[in-house]
Amino acid sequence: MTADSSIAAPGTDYAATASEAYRAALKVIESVEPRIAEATRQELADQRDSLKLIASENYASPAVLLTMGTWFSDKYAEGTIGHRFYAACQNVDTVEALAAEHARELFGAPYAYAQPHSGIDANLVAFWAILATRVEAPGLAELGAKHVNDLSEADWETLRAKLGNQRLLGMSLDTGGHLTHGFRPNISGKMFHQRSYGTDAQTGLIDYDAVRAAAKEFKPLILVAGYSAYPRRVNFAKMREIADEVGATLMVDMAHFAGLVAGKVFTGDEDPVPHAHVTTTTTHKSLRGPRGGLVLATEEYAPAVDKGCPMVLGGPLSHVMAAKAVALAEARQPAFREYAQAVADNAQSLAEGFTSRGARLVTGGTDNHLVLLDVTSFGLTGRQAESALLDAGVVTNRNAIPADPNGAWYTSGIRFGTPALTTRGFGAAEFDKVAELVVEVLSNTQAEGTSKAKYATADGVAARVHAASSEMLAANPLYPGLTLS
Ligand code: DSN
Repeated sequence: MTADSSIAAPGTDYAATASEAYRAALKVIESVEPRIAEATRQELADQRDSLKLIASENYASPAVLLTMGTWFSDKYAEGTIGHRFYAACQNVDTVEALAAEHARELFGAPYAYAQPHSGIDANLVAFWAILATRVEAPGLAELGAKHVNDLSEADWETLRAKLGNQRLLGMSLDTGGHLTHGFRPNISGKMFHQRSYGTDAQTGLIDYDAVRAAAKEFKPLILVAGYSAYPRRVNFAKMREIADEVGATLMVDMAHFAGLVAGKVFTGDEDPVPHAHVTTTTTHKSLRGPRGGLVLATEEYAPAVDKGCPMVLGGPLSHVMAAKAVALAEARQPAFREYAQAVADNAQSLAEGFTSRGARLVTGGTDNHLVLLDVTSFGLTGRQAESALLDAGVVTNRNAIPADPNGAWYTSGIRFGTPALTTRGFGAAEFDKVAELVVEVLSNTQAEGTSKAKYATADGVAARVHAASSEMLAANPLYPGLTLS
């Protein structure tokens, strides 16, 4: 596969134009704070010469990146489209409406909200919207009030007690859920009575009967599906059935796999949007847009989601919403489907590359964009493995595995994702080679004594692996043709 055309070169002078734009921008930055210009150049150089395997990262197109550097950054626009708390928001309205339109069309959603600044913000908006729709609105009716201004202090006490005593059931952090899915130290684990479902101890897969049993016993207001580190697909039709059986709202966090949904790799029961009441995502992971969040909702939840700002969020980042619109327009192109399929195919190749070399993967493999390697068989913690790989120019992140003996800080796993290097043009052969290089580093690294952080890698291994990866990276350049000098 060659470098993906949607970020590389729609026209022959595209790279030259982007180069010109970045050279000019760096010159302007340099005149004020040269060290920032230097760090910006260095970041591109570093990203160009490292194997970016962090499952939640990608490379956005120059069009997306350039869209963020404009005067839209200077505009306040709290409120919603056509209904702002600030004057002169007509152009922000255009931008936000376009981002929402592209999102609705791309995902087939009745309603889209483009304001969240991140995935966590998107989840907070979703929680608020579900509470407002299911608890506050009926609560207000019970209290005989038409408007919050009519409530007495005693009424407020009653309402707060109701809002603060709702239940949330989500996937546990160590089996692949996100912090915001009810992890106890997180706000989601404190504002809700929480319970977690995990995965089957033998297979590592979600056991839907166990989720159903937990839901029936716990009776959550919100059932959260979706993950950050689960290497398999989820049957969202089944999740919706379970939610309906217990009267829960199904909220799906598709931050990690939104690109696979947009690219129609996940369809039918695996596409969350037709099944969930509320779907949240980030825009920068497999979706390959700017850093940010997005909420999709049914008509029932749309009015409350639409009040995300100012009820939950600060003023929208209009420059980022503009970049979301550009990225979503890119994701609607046929080339994005090829890209998404390649992301999934490449994850297969990476997983097979590991298992064929004797490494143990959580669930034994993958059928999405990520692979979770259990590094205990190398005698290492995740922290040691992550550091040893980084020494060799392989950028990953350590991650807990189910029932992790080393906890959430040191961990026992390394999470790998294929979205970024697939954008650069890596295919099956390159990902097999990546697995070979990773295994070479880890099998030549040893823990130092009983330390969970210190390690030593045999002499020459990091340099050899870095040289081999540099060769592959040079053959699949990041932003081909883009030069800063
Ligand atoms: N930080 C994101 C990830 O790496 O999965 C989730 O918040």
